[in-house]
Amino acid sequence: MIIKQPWWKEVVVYQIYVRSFKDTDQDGIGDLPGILGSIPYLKQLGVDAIYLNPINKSPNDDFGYDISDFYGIMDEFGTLADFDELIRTLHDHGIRFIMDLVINHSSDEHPWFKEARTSRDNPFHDFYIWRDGKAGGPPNNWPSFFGGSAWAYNEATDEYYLHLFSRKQPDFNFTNDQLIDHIKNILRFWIDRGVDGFRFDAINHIAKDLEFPDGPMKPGDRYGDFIPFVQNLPKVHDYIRELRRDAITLPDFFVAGEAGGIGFENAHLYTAQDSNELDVLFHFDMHSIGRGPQDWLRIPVDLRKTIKRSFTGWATRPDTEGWNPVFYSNHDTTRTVSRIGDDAHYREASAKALALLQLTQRGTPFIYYGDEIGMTNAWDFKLTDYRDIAVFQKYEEQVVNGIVSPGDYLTGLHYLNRDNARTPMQWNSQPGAGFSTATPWIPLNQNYQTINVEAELQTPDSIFHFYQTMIHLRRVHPVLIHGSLTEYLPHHEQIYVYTRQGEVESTEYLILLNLTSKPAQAELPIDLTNRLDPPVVALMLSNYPNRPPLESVISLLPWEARLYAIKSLKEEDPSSTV
Ligand code: TEU
Repeated sequence: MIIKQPWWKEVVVYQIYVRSFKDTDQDGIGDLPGILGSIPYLKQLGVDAIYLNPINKSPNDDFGYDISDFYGIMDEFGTLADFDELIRTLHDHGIRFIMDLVINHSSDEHPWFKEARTSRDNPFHDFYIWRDGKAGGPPNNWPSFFGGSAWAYNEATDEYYLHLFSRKQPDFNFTNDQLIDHIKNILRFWIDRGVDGFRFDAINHIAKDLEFPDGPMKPGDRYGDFIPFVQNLPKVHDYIRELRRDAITLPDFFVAGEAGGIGFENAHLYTAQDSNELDVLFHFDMHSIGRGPQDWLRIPVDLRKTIKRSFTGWATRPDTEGWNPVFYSNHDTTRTVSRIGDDAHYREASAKALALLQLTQRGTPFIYYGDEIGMTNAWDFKLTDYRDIAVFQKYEEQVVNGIVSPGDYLTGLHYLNRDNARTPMQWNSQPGAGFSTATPWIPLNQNYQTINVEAELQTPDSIFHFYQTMIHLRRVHPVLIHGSLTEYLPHHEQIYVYTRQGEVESTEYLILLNLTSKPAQAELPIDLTNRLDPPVVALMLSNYPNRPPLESVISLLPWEARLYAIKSLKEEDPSSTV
């Protein structure tokens, strides 16, 4: 019996950081018409949904994550008419639209906050979180995620307001029913406008410990540990369920949420099939890879503890615990091929290996713009090239206070700052890389002259064409989407081996990956080799040509990736054709 799966399990999603994708009005900033004009490219890649970072009106203190009008489109990105044309055209081309919605906070330039801060009895005052100071300072010792205190003083009312992020991003007070009603209206507005799904930003923060206690401090800490009081509190689930119950009534509407501090072991709290909360949860497993105790210290990547443990852990959750996104990078991380692959010695091979891994995993793949052409970190950025608000606020904390030298801080930014993943899309080798003829809002990565879409499209065995082939194979072999995953050699330091198998399909799939820059050998376990009889094993895709046939002892080149179809002895089925 074929069960009709929701569309959001079947698609491959392409995440677009709008600001950096394609500028059509030559202001140096990407815009919605730029995405409209790129639909043929998206169709050529083969993706069938896009997820856009916030497009609502914003003063861009945090580049769209500080919203000043939830019903408008950011001036730099275009108009509501541009939005309507984009979503209509996307749907005409069979592409779904997932909207990033920031409802944990607003901009301090939102009319609600402008009103709220004028007086303690203003009708909008309680939409935000206010507390009296203590001993001449903030109400408690919480830091913000972007550096400095999580509280800002407001003179007109002689009190402080909470901002977990920048001081221009005051947190909403979800205990206020009127506020929640306004949030529901915002959701209904965009659903009525045709969006197919939401990605709720920082959704795990919408409930706070209303006692606002000081967090525990270690010797030398400037701030307390605030995480237990602002992240994943039980009340978050009540709020999400209420929003979904009252405002999201379309049966196949997709709801994703970003939630740090959650792993595959406890994601069911948000995504369990009967939770009526999130369909998928964006975790921070990939964000933390290589990230030391501070945001600027890089540590060696332990393959098993990170990639293998995370991907297998998420893929083997029971169905009842919900579905998963499958991703490496987004707008808060760095470039995949630089953080996880090897952009210095094996850029192409590692980019393709990671594509094969991502697109043979169970879940919904989210491909971050530019990863499909192997874009890299901006290794030559100077401090003045960065635009991320966190860079400058943390500079105060880390460098001015003498914790780290300016040189080490810049090195850390090269490895770990999220602006690495926000440089303009590299369309061609011309000045401006085909992104804009104006000075871009953030400098181009200077390797655009060799790494660009035009070059990739002209090269048959390019990273782009590898992604394109893998997306196609995933679509015609649904076991790669829905099948269960069995991992082998879990303790191997270099090689990741797993199979994907369906409940009824006679064909299963074997994936072999060397996720390191050194050659690797392994002996496949007997319960796997018993099934590997040459006539029934077909190599479907590899990132190296002319490799030897599969045997029980495998020898993989640096970053070598192989996808095999194994036809078992069960009766034939339509998907068994390779
Ligand atoms: O990021 C959320 C975020 O960074 C926090 O949730 C935190 O890092 C995490 O909980 C740690 O466990 C989102 C957006 O993705 C980011 O781009 C924005 O800057 C931020 O929210 C503020 O809107």
